[in-house]
Amino acid sequence: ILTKNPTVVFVLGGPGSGKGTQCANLVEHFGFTHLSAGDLLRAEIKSGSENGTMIQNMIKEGKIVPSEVTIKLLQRAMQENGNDKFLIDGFPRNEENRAAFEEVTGIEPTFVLYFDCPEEEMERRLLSRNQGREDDNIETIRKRFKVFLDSSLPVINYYDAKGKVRKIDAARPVEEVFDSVKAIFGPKNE
Ligand code: UP5
Ligand code: MG
Repeated sequence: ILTKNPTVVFVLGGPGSGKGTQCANLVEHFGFTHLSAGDLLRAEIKSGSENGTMIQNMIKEGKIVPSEVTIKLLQRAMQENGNDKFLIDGFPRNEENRAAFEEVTGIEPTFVLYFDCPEEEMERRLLSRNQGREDDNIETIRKRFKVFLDSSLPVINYYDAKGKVRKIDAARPVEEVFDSVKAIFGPKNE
């Protein structure tokens, strides 16, 4: 458990909605530390950890890795970092992730940034990304979309009911999306 609770913003949205891209912008302009749960899991595979093969198989199938694994990585990353403002990108992805994170860390997000984007556009982006991600093939992409609809959207609805969701139309050019993002984080903080 962290001694002092940091400010946390969850950055959610479907596969390819632009979470990573916009987080990179936010880091530059607002001094947040960006923690992508997917990036942490991919680093865990590369490091040859005992969970590596399991994580790799889950990602290949678009499935959600057990929350204790992801939460441990997020906690460690927060503890190793001096910052007290974090963007947690791509987590929580289901109700169990959400409840377990809150229970284990005692952290509630200040708000949730939700990048709303049609599947056709997300599919186009993922198929043209070309960064060698093992889950950027049409079979896995379709599975990722289904998991997002079935498991991740309910988390967004949960926070929406608490008035915590800031929804952004993510189907626009990167700069236009970032203008909307900036308006939420507040020009005074820039
Ligand atoms: N792009 C971005 N914005 C654009 C724009 N406005 N206009 C045109 N193009 C735009 O963007 C994707 C591509 O689109 C890039 O080429 C970009 O240049 C372009 P990016 O910013 O990377 O989008 P992002 O939403 O981050 O897409 P990503 O593929 O990373 O989202 P996923 O949620 O699918 O991936 P993530 O890495 O979070 O998770 C991968 C897998 O890990 C999951 O499927 C799951 O198996 C596992 N996982 C867990 O099990 N638990 C977790 O907690 C997290 C992940
Ligand atoms: Mg990403």
